[in-house]
Amino acid sequence: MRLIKVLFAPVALIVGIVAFGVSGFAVYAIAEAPRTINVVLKDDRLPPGAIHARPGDRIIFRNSDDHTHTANLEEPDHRFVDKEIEAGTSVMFIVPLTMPAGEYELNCTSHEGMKTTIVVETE
Ligand SMILES: [Cu+2]
Repeated sequence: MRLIKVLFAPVALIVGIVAFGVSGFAVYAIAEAPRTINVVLKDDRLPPGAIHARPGDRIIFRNSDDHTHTANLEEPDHRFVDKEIEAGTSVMFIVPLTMPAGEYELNCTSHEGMKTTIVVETE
């Protein structure tokens, strides 16, 4: 019986370390809170350079022009196709948790050349 206790103690310690390690990882994963990325549409242009985002991030498109733009992004479930952004207003696109990593073109269907790339990163 004493031998079992002696053997059990190190096993319990190892189990405890593994459990702590796993929970520590979980806390780290949760700590990666969704970010808010602000994108301003101005003078019929989108900001230069790609927009880098992770699933769960919020991308807020603000129309600072005096006329309507659209945000057209054929994400997997087509919820954000040709979304109107009235002058002086904003729309929010939440990158779906299921959106595969990759590059997606976002454009305004009203103004040719008004486009950018959303790079979805899952790591
Ligand atoms: Cu436009």
